[in-house]
Amino acid sequence: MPSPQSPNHEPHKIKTVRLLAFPSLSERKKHLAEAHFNVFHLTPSQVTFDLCSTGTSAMSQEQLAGQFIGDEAYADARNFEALCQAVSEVLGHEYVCPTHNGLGAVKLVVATMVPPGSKLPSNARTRIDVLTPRDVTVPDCRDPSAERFTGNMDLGALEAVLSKETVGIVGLQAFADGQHPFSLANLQAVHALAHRYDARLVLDGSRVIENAWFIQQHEPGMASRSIAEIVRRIAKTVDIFQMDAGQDAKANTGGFLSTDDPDLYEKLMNEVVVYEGLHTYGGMAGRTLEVVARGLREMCDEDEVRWVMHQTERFTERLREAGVPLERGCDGAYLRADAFLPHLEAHQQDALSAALYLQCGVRAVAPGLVGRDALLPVQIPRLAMTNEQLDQVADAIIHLHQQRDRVGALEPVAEGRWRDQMRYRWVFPDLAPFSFDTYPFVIHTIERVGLLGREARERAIRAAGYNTFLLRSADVTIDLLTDSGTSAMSTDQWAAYDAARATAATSDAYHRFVSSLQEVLGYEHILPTHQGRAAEHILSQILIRDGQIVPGNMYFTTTKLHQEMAGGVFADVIVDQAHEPASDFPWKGNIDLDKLKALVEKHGPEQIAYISFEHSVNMAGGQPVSMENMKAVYAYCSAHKIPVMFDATRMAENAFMIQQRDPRYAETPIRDIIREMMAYGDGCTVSGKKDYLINIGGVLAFRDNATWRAQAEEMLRVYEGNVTDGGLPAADLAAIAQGVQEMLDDQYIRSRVKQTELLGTLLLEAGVPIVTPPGSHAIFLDAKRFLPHIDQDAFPAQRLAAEIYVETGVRVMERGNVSKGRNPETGENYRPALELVRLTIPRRVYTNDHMRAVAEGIIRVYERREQIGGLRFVYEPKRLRFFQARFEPV
Ligand code: P71
Repeated sequence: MPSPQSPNHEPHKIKTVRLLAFPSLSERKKHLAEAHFNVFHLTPSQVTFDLCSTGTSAMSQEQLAGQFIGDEAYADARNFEALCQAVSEVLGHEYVCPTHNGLGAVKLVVATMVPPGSKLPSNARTRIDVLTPRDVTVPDCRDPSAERFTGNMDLGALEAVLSKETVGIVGLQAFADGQHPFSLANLQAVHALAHRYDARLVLDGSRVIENAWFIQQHEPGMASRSIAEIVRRIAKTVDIFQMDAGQDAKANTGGFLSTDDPDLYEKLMNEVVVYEGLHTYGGMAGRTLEVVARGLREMCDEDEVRWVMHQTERFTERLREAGVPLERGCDGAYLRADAFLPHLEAHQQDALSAALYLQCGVRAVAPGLVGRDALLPVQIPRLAMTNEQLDQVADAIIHLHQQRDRVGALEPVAEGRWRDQMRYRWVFPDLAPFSFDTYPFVIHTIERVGLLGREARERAIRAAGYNTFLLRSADVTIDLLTDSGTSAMSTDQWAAYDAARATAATSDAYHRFVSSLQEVLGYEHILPTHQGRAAEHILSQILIRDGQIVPGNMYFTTTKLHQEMAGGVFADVIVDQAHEPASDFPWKGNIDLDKLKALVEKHGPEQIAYISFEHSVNMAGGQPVSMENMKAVYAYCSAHKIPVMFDATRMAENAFMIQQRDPRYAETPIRDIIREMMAYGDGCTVSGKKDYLINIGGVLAFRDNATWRAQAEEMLRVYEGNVTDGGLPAADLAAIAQGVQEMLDDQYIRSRVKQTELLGTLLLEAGVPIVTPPGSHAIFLDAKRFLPHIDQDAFPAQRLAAEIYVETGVRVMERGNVSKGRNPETGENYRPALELVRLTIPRRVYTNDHMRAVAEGIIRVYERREQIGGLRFVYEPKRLRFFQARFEPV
């Protein structure tokens, strides 16, 4: 099991995601046959999880930004200077020779330092394939008796080679072959020995981080050293440090050699122009130099290293416990294909990888030469996958192991020395397929988060006057303030964003925006707005006459404000259960038709402006409306000529609840459920910052009323922007058009709502009082039951929000007495029925491990709830006081 100090969640959040393909069994058969049963020839769009670790890591957002700071000058670009500086800071080397990747580096070393026909003693085997053709033999000098540091050299064996043979360099690999780490002591001894025989020590440090981590964990005296220190000591011990930047530097390509020796550098510099490029770019684009430089600077981050290694250990351990034959790898599990498929005589690795892909769409590739070993590396791309996904990949492998007898032999139809040359025939084995139930994306970039200690958090909340709105984002670890505008965009959305042509008139993106939404909503008139409240403003101005009633299923702050500004009077017609935090009614967002009818009968239908009908009612706890209720309300209102206007901000989440809770819709796709929902209305406003998976934008739509459209367009011109942009750039319109399509993915919306449910369930199981049933976008803590000893005028929800931050670094939002404000007539606080704390889950940003950490922290607060006191104001603004108010403990 992972050691007790294993991190319990990622030390970062997700910034952008890359959507995954989920080919069906029949598609997998087709792809596999077309690839001649050699998974090397599959492409990522045919694969669900692609388990190789080179060039596939998730970058930091700063690294990605570096991609756009390519100087691209031929000679001595600023990007090269950035790389030299990073190498100097991280490795302590003065000279840098860039190369196009790791192979480029091998080429330069061999050409300059390894005489033809010489020996290259090494602790690694995997480079033999490219060294042999260069007339270099590689004696294996690994110490067979080493227990932990299995990558250590046998000094006796090394000396035997050095004393008898021509040796230009000793070539070590950090975490040799992905499995064998060396100790610092051994590295130093090898260096001394090599120099005694006038040979140089070259280290392939592509996986130096993993090796440094292993040294920190296991080498005597190294536990208190930082990864950065150990990396530097490793680099300073060797003559040349060689790097494939697709590994620890988390670039998609690139490499370099670095040294402190001016004579060695001069040789490399003169050779690099022959095969790679100039000595200042070495065959890399300027942008790649920049990405590598930034990756190098970041790779020693202690929290990140621990997380990556924790994932590897956890994955390997899960497989090992289930009896899957494997070798430990520094980046995953290296399956022993011969022991996995003992009934096959040949090509076990290829049969295993074909069977794995056939069964579940996972690809693992055995690289290099045919017959080198019998290992199939299942490598984890750094930072790109969640533990939940990795657990499921492990389960898929275990599942395959249980039915391994069914996997028959591959029959070669074309052979070669290299694995990519192999072509096979195969009788598809009858394997029970394995399907994934998880977020349908991998992580593309990450954003580092604040990781303050408890005392620093105590200082931060005091400085913020116990108001979570006033905390700095940089001081927050997990930010559950809102799900509004906080989504991670996909690479497809970014591609659309980048490709959109800006204009001061009508853009192509606008047309895509309109047709995308017409299709999803089934409405003819689609108008862009800069966000939700802008659409609410326009709708209210068009449809409300002074003094008219606007019935709605609970209010939302901005919605109600605009209705009132247009002269309307809001009337709450939501079912009573919505106001009871402990009620388990499944449709707490429903309109109570009797309340609505009473209102219409009292005032007359002409006095009703429209019905303001919100999906997944936010203030009620993210509670859904049933299809039956939408249908009934619409039937009644149509008969009385009262328009029904949805706030469809969280329409996909509402649709998912219908799919889950109404058996008639269990098999209906989300897309179709939404179309039916929208058919029971005449128009809608949308804050696109939620379900539409974008950071900014809104929509106003009408089913068929051209008069409303014309009136709305008039308002758009005056308040928002052009009628064809609503104040949004073409780029954001394009991102919306794409985001709406992604929102409709059944697997996405399922994993999204399940994540919220997971948080709710963990809290409920520990007895923490929350609003039930769990909503779709948020979990609401019931502060009245959580802190019953605090009077509402001492703001229990506000204090609870502050305590949660202090305990865990999680930021949440008060929704109670502070938010509701004071009654202007009496001057008293409103003391609303609901005194809540909202934990709102951004979309595609946090993992289930984050959710578990949130729950654990809140449970700890709950356990010490009796020691928590109330607050009083030290500063109280007149309007919307919750944003700026400051407090102190009473
Ligand atoms: C949320 C928000 C954002 C917010 C707004 C006001 C105060 C605090 C936080 C915004 C919504 C919403 C619904 C159902 C319209 C809007 C306004 N929610 N309808 O929950 O939830 O949209 O922000 O795009 O203008 O944190 P807008």
